[in-house]
Amino acid sequence: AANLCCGNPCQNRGVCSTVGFDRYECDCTRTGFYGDNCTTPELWTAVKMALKPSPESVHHLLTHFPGAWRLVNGVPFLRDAIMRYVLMSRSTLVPSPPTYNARYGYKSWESYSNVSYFTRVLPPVPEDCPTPMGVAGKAQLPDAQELAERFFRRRRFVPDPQGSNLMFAFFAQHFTHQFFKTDFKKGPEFTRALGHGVDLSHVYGDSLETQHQLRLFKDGKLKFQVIDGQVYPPSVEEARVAMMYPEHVPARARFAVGHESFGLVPGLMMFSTLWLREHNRVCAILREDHPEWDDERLFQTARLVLIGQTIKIVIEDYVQHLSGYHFRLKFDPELLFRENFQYRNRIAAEFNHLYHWHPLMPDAFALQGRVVRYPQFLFNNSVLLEHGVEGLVDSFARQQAGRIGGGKNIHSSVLRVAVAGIKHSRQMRFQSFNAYRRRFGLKSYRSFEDVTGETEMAAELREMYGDVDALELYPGLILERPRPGAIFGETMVEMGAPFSLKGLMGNPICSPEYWKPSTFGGARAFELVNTASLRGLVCRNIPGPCPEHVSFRVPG
Ligand code: MNH
Repeated sequence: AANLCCGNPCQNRGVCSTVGFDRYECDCTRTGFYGDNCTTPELWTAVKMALKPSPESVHHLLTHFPGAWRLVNGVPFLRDAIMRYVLMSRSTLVPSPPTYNARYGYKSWESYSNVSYFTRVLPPVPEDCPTPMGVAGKAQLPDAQELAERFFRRRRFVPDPQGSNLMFAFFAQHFTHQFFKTDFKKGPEFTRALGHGVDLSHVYGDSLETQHQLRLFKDGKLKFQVIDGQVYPPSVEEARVAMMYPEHVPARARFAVGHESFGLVPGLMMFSTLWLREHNRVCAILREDHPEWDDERLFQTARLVLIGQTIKIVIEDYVQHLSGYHFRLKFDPELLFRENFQYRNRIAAEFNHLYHWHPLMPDAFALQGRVVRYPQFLFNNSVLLEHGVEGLVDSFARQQAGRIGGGKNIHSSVLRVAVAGIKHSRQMRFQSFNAYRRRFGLKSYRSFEDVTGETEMAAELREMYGDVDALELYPGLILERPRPGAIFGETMVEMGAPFSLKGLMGNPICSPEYWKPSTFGGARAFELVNTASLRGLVCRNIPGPCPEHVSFRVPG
């Protein structure tokens, strides 16, 4: 007989266990529901359900009525209360401490303690199920390459209606790669980013050895080189870290930074250069206030300052833009000091999977009046040297990124990444799109038309998957009908936001013992954290006047 948990009988986050070979049990403890399959709400649950607005209504409210929001944003008590609600309602969807991984679909000490795994919010589909998605669908999933060709390959560039630009795209890639670092040598379920969060390992390296190679060991600073009067990362000869460069790359363009593959895209190296300059700038400021400190203390403290600045920029510039909310988001750890919130984080495989935002990438790159195609752009740091950070910022800020949702918008140069992602998700036995929807408090889609909001792709999907309950997570996220005027659909937001906010606020610097001026070197440095912005990061670290337009959205 098949494993009776294959069909996900337990609802409302109840835990399914097999009992013997022909029985199963749902553990409904603390779900607010009872009954064999945790389907009957307790009285209090029923009341809350009746009062709770749908994600669609909340989203509508937050993205409309700008006049009313201007008022709310101006009342500190209201702004704090709403921000606290946003943080708590999102982060309670992420188990903390973490639970499963690709190997363990039940709680185990190994799964909890072995941080070389990505964690999992939903356990893997058991091995002994009738179909790859449990019980729904066909015995075989559609060919991943064919899915990519039919539904993901770009026909004609679809711009993001929210106006995201390439500053946004490269910031997304740069920021997330500090914690999405699959250890492909071991398999897609393993990570090399053992800090599991915003540790700035992409600036400082993911090992002490790398960090020491990158450090100058003077005044806390990082090694650098000066080219055409500007500061850039050191070459791999000056900082002996393992960087991934193809053979044809000349020595002078082999920069050494904290992440071994950041030579891949000049947009990544541009942000690495900005953070390198910022680190050394912060060190100089700290040294003014603390001439008594040694190199080590200056370095360590600057790192904490940069972590704080990163979180500030991510919440107040990056997520603010991405959300499309008129409500003004706030980075203020004190909002959570009276809440039941765990200051820890573990990166989930599902979070990595959903962040494969390759549709953002354009057809080619428009750099100060010339068009650079992929082969000339990739692994070409001389693009950065030719334009300078300021030239790239100016160009990237003006070029619109692609829409992530809606399908048929991934450039051929990165299409294979989507294929690989789907294959990895199968290896890791991800549950279905609908299973993830339910896990994050959303209703299952009843049909493929329901998912895509159209009929053409829906018909093809039905033919390929057989059953909407067998639709896989990534195709679901990408092909789901985007919200009107938005970069993607409901599920990307409802799944992504909890992981994102938990990872940002779960950082130790946000905890009561850390979140105080002394941690960051005093009031002046604390202010660097509390006033950080994308514009500040750029304009304090480039020569000449601040470019008119430094933003995550195209001008106009
Ligand atoms: Mn991208 C992984 C290429 C832009 C997010 N990306 C990969 C991989 C390649 C790659 C190759 C490894 C694939 C594999 O073996 O599974 N990515 C690119 C290129 C560009 C790019 C050439 C731009 C040009 N990537 C982006 C952008 C994002 C992004 C923009 C937005 C956030 N990429 C990811 C994520 C991964 C990934 C997330 C997974 C990383 C990991 O698990 O190690």
